[in-house]
Amino acid sequence: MKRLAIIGMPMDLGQMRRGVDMGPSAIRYAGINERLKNLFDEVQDLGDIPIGRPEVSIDQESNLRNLELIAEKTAKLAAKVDEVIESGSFPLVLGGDHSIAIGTLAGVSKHYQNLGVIWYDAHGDLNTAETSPSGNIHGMPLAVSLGLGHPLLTNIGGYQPKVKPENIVIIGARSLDEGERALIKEKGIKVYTMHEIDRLGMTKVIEESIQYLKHKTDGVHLSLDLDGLDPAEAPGVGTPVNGGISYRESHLAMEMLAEANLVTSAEFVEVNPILDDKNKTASLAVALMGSLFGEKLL
Ligand code: 6HN
Ligand code: MN
Ligand code: MN
Ligand code: MN
Repeated sequence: MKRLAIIGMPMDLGQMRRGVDMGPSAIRYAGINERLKNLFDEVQDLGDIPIGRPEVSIDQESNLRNLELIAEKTAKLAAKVDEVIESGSFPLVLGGDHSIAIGTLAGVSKHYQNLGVIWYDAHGDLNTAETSPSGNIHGMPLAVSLGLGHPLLTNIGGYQPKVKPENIVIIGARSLDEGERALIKEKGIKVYTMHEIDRLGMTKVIEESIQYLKHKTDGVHLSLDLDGLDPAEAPGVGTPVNGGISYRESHLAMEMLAEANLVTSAEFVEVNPILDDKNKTASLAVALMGSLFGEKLL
């Protein structure tokens, strides 16, 4: 039995542009159920993790925006993701800004000894309070998952780290802050920037990524930030960076991952329908999910 469970995480507290909290609705409106229902024996939409309309605030001593709220809400997401995996379904989380990955990874990684992570993103999301230029927690989830950052975030689920640096592959990077670059070098994290994608081509990048992760991991989480794609094709994102991965390259990447049968959980984040062009970005997300879950053209 192949079962998929969809979890919406309508949280925008990790950054400052409103609208990304409507991401899960936009993705559902773009036809996620229709698209995926024939690719599984059962597709279950579990609805959204309740976020409400909390007062936003900056933590005085750490300078982190909405620290406590994000810790509280991502812990709820972690528990739900854990429950879904326990029940034998594949968890697919819809964001929300990328800070939600703190919760997704906290729920996923307790089920694996060596979880692999593919971080498809224009950014590294490897900042800490000390290196962050913005104080926005959506720029920090990968660092948090490595056990670096505020203990309220790194300790979600009661253990850390969630991921080892040698089990991470970042694909699509083209906007890395100084502290992030230093951390990548220090930890030896594998990164395919746009330079490598241009030079090697996406086929080689994904082949290498699969080889890199296949033997040393017992599960792989795909964290796909829509701003990894070029803003011409994915305009509905809060932190667009020009010169991104194309629509076709992204489909190819998803198809190759489907063939390799490697990915065991996934999230699609940063879809902001207010900044979008007729739900183009949410529709793209749904199309990529189709490829990731094995849709064939013929
Ligand atoms: N994202 N590196 C910048 C920061 O504020 O830390 C941008 C982060 C963007 C995060 O897109 O998920
Ligand atoms: Mn469990
Ligand atoms: Mn991101
Ligand atoms: Mn990003």
